[in-house]
Amino acid sequence: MVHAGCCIWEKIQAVLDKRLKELGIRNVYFPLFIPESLFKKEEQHVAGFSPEVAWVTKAGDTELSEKLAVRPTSETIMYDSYSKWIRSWRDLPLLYNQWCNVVRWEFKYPKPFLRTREFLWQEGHTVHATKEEADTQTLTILQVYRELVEEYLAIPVLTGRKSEKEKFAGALYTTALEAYMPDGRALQMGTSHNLGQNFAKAFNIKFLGKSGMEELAWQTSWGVSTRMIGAVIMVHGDDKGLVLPPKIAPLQAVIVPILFDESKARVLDECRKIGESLKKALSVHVDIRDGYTPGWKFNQWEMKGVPIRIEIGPKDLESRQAVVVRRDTGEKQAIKIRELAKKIPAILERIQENLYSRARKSLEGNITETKTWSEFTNAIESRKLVKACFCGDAACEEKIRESSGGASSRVIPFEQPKQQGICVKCGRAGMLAYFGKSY
Ligand code: 87F
Repeated sequence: MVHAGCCIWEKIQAVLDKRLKELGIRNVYFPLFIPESLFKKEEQHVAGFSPEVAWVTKAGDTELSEKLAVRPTSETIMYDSYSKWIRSWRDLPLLYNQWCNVVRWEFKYPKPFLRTREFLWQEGHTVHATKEEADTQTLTILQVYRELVEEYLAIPVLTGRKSEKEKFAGALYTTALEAYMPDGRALQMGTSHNLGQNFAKAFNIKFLGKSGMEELAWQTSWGVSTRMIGAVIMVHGDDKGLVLPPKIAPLQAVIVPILFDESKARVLDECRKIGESLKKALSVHVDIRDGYTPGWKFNQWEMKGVPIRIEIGPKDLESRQAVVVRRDTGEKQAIKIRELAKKIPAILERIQENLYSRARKSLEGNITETKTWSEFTNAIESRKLVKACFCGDAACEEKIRESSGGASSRVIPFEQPKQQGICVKCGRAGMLAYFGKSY
């Protein structure tokens, strides 16, 4: 990941880390290498994932006595410790989060940010005394993720529960956020699981309840990753390159001086001063590079997605103004230099809102409600997100996938119509769900 990607990730981390801390969730760090013995304790739940686990078997020429998994997710190693740390109801809830890298040995063709063998994420792992507390935790995190993605990344999402086929096998239920990409695919932006007591059984996480009886703990786990950066690139980008939402852009504005020999010193001096005065309110860069024309610089900053460009030449100085150009719309306006510090933040807000509402229109405009199977397959073919009634059965969902060219259920909204409909595939009673092709 190059500098811009790292910058965006740092911003995402800052926002989310603060929110998690407000919720009483504390950061921890567990080892990257996970002994095989721990892995085996939950074989059932990760069975489908085993081909993706990378193993360390040797150090130099020495065979290890026990092979070590390179962390693909940290349930096993964390819950082994949890079983030792938790003794009574006084130790609960236990609320930990970890920022780290993970490795999954993907076999499909890699796609930057979306499918890479190593990526960065946060994984939260909490333990509770009751199912209700775990329910609340699961949904609170889903809401925190929604706010992060909608308010900062300017990407609208659909939320809900995953079907039996799509949920994490180790979970009681899985909730997720799904966004619509301009190529017609749905992208999962984050997931939050209520793990029930499944892992507590496998790892023996028990506590002495208030009543004096020993009880099995309830758990949640949840994560978002650098994949979100891929969504930002796809959802907002255009033919000129990146278009970054101001709230997560590494640079919010760039000043490009228009230089001529006779006025060069004056213009540069003024640009630097304006840059300094704007620095208090936003992150701004003055592009004083020699050897590049203004037009070349305009293109480069457009490609990098900087939300606002400020052009200042000798004529502008005479009239004490600057030309301000929006990256999202290309719109140009002349603004008095003394008003820049006040007006630029307002324009940044409008850009943020415009990106969100454009993406919202794209999401809403690409949802098709279907009642019949032929409508369903047509809509999938036309790269829509399909709202349809579905029985929820895993075998039926497999048939839907096979006979629709790869559609799967993305989420089942929490809010359901009062009257149940009938499954678009098998005709049994069903609930409303969104289907689409996914990444
Ligand atoms: C790959 C290899 C081994 C996903 C894997 O969703 C195990 C796994 O358990 C695995 N890929 N998963 C599921 C991850 C569940 C859960 N973990 C914490 C999350 C969010 C963060």
